[in-house]
Amino acid sequence: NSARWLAPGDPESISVALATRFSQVYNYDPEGVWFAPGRANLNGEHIDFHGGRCLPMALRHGTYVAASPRTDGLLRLRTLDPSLDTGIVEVPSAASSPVSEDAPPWTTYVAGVLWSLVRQGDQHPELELDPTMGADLLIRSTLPIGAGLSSSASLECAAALAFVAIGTPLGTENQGDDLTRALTDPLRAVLAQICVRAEVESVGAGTGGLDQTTALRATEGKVISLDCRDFSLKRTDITFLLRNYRFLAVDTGHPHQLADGRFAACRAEAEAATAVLGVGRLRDALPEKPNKTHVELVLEEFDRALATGADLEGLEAAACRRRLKHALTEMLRSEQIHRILNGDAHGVDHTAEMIGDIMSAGHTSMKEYAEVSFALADQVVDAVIEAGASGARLIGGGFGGSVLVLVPRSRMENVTAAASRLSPGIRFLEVVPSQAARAV
Ligand code: GAF
Repeated sequence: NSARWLAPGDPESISVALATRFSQVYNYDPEGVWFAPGRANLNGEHIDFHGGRCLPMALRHGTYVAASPRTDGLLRLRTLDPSLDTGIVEVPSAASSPVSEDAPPWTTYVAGVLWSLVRQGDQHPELELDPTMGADLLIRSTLPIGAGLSSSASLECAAALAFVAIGTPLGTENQGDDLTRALTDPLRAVLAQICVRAEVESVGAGTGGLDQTTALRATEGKVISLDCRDFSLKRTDITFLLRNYRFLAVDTGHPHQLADGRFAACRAEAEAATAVLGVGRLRDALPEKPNKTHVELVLEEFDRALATGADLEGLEAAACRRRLKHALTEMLRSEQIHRILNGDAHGVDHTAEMIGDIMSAGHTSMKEYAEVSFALADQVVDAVIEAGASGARLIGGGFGGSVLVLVPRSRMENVTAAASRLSPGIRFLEVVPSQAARAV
């Protein structure tokens, strides 16, 4: 069939080619090239900021950054993405200010990370960056931009690794693969929070940490079961599943933007509902091992509070209740998948069937309760299920982006053909759980 695939490319060749381009663009050689992946999420959308559990995996696709330090404090950036490239962009005050007014929006993700790293000061001495440091960066992504696969966090995290490599004690002492190893999981967790702060404070997007944690802490062959209360995680091997099944991301071609206000509005409604319940974060409204009855009890409590005059800061009660219902049931679905993956063996087909059904239920919730889906995503979900997929759902922030599909290997052709018929803009990425950010 005529399905269009987005290949991840060979990291070594991309790295060599990017270093060569860097020399042409800046007239000297880069100090190195660093990479951070995009992500797909099996379940757990719009709940990271509520302390819920997410089940992400890193993609093979991601962002490559070639970089060298500068001593004059200037940050010079160029992207090779044809739709964004306007030549070299200079950001003079990146280390001292979270926002640079006149720079193109994409550069804020990088400048924000430099600012955020400098701001962490000496809290983590191995990551201490000279506040006067600048850098030259050349950027290339193998991810579709705005496809809900976390292209922004992948850019932030690749830039963070580059800055660590060229400007911190950890980078001075460790190069290449040694740096990848020296970045222990606790240090990566710190870096993830540094990137979150960059996105929240520089870009103004209400990211909750799922994307940055995946880009920096994922492991090959594994789904991460990420508890967003404290960002502790458990890694679960799913290679047994991938012998007979594949995960496929269907990029609908309908772009999604986190910073355009709709994501924030949705989050605000969910948070207003949380405040009515009198808990700091919504995850705490459920017990450690939640079930359906617990979810219903919380919804009843919400209804009672409203009936006795609780205030939703002027937001529409019915909308807040729908956001609440999405978040609570999504938390439940994550716990269910977590238990399936970490419990007794069910046999590969039964496991896929159970996970697939939960994924599809997750989509219905994204559509009806989170209300972040859109017509083409709904059509893709229906078409791929009809063509033999085990389950499918919209992933990421929504209002555009990609559908994640679990497919028996024997059904791949049918499924990609069925989705391709829906729109000429549809493209596919194979989701192979991959390694986190590293030197390449
Ligand atoms: C975006 C955000 F950045 C994440 O933190 C998460 O909230 C996700 O949307 C939805 O699950 O990617």
